[in-house]
Amino acid sequence: MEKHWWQESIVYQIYPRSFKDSNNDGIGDINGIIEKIDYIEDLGVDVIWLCPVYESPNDDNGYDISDYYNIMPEFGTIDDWDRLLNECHKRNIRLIMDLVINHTSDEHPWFIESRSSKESKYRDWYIWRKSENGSLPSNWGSFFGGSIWEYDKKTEEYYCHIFSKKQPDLNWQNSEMRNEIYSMMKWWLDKGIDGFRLDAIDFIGKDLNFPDVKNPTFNGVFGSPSEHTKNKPILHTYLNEMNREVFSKYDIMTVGEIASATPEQTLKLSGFDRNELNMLFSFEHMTIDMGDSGFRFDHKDWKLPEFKKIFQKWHNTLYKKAWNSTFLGNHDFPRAVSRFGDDTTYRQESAKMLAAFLLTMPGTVFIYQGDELGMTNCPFDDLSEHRDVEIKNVSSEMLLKGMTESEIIEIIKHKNRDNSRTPMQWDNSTNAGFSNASPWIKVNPNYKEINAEKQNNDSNSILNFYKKMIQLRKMRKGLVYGDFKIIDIENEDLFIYERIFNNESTLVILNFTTKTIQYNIDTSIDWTPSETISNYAELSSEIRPYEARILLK
Ligand code: ISL
Ligand code: CA
Repeated sequence: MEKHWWQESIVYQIYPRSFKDSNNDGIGDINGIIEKIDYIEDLGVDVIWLCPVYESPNDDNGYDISDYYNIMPEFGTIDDWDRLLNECHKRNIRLIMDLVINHTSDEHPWFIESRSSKESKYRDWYIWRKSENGSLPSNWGSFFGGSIWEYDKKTEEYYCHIFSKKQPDLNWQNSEMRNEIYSMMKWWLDKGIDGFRLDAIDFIGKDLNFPDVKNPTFNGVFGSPSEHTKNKPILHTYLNEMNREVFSKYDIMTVGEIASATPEQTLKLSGFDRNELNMLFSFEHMTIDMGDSGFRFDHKDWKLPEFKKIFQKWHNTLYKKAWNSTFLGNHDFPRAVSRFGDDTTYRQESAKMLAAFLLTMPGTVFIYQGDELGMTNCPFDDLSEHRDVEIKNVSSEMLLKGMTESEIIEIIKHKNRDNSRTPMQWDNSTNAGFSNASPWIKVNPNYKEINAEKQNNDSNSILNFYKKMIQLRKMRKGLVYGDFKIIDIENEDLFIYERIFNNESTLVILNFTTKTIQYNIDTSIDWTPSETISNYAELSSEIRPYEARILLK
């Protein structure tokens, strides 16, 4: 099997706006990350994924880039960024940058030029369509509400935006544009970064005929029809070209966000014998609780066997042929402990259980900032406390339909993206030690109880359990490269699996419930462990609520 450093790496995702504010303007920044770099080193991770820090009007918190070669002033300067890279490399921590190239900001000079005239050299760098008999060019809905088409008076045409109207989509058919993007990528790589996370990258291959769909959803989110936007053959052509022109020239890691990829498509996207990406973020397990309406906030109950089968299917299809990532949250999802664990009575146990899960699974592991503390979803009391463009647009559509604020809050409370964007909880001082000024977004009121300082001083804390699990994964390559076999897959309470690798095998038993369970494990091999790790202090013959037990052999 192929082996690369990025398979063994453990990645820590930083959302800079909410990580640490160094100059007390209420907004996290690059110098704030440098202040906390020892904390990250101490955690034991190998790579930082830095969410976008480029110049941006911040319609979507940096996912709308107006200058790829500059740092947004709120976050600092390019010199600060250079220092950050240097501080990372000094500690043997690699740095990957988040790159948004499906779209730019509407304030990017290319778009300003493009919209100025049909004759502009940049016109074709974006996607412009005429209106036929007064109707929209197609009926696709945008992710953040409304149509994907925005009318532009000046030249009397519509431009396409899969996300907000301040995020116009680039036209990937245009080779001049593509070459300009590749040069920009090389510019960053030549500065010494270690790779890219490629935002919403499947959308660069969307069907530019924009065929009308049967049931357009205009109430926001998941409006654009995946059969026409996702994983079209042309995506491979572009990724292959990007690999040839850029990736192949460096020793880097690339992870593409391709939400709806199937395991079969992934064999192509990140196959060892393909020259596309190293791995992707696929969302099959992350959308397990999404209702069938297609509206992202609709909830559906799910059972553990479904969850387990997703992971088994992915592993079986990909093993030894392609690579993938493992994650339970990021800046677009609720807090992992609030979603897959129990954020009240068993917060400690369940957050540790999820740590045990993440760090014993196949695939490169990604930890989202604050999850190592068991940070929880945040109670937002009214809509004005929300900051996300998605919530702003979707809630105003709901208000227009006559819903009340409290009804809307009820619908969005579990899955809104602001849940995971509240400031990092460093200590029990004002604003959780994030900033002396009033933060750009609400601080979770539970920071006095949940914070890094408290957990650092407590050997039984979630933070220290994460550190232990990270060290375990580093010592046992079987957790990275081993086979993955679920035992008793229909069991609705326990997630049990073996990671088999040469003579270094691991058995993992995870209780996903609040029940205490009697269980005799029936396995093909003798599981007399050399060591047992648990999130409970004493061993027991029963499996306790949210218990994680890891048997090493
Ligand atoms: O396509 C999806 C589901 O099928 C979406 O989840 C999509 O992948 C996701 O919304 C893309 O997210 C990324 O790009 C957005 C940005 O708002 C997010 O923060 C970012 O992670 C637009 O740049
Ligand atoms: Ca700041």
